[in-house]
Amino acid sequence: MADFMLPPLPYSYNALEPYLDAQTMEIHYTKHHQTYTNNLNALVKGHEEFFDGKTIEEILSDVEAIPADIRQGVINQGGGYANHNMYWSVLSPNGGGEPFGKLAKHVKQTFGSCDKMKKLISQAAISQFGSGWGWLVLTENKELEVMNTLNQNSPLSIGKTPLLLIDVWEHAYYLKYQNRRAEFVEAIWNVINWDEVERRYEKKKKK
Ligand code: MN3
Repeated sequence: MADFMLPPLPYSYNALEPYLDAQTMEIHYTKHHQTYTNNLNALVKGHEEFFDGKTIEEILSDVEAIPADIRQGVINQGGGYANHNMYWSVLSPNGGGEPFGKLAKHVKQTFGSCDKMKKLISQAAISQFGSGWGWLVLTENKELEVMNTLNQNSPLSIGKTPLLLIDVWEHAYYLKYQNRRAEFVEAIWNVINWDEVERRYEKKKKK
């Protein structure tokens, strides 16, 4: 089968400044994301039949089906690969503001307001002990939910569909924000690509 490919970054390294600095973006994409991609491809070797024809999202949605000898490796490296693919897509130099359309209505029903939802996601991200992610997800019952995950664990593995994610591994912010994770999380709302979040929401709701 074809290798997993590092998708092109949809903007330049400095496009999200001043909120995310160019050096962090470049290292994050060309080193960290590339390494998850390479490590995942190394795990494919010898297990080509299992991976053949499956997307990484399909694989992470059914971790019990992953061959036992590479299962944790795929959760870690495949999770890192998939999470970063999605991360770049939900950030944009034209981002910020609030959701609109059907998602905006659902957010209001669930959380009371968009600001309240952002606050809950920020809290989930900031309070994640050690490395991980803060998320907005759709549950199996198509309800909106805020959560966090450790390491590169994906909500897909517990039956939830990711709509938005914030990387709180130190590599995502340390060069610019050092220990100030909360300041980084606050800043990232300025570059959230609500078009993409809304697209993911509509796609899942239709299923
Ligand atoms: Mn990262």
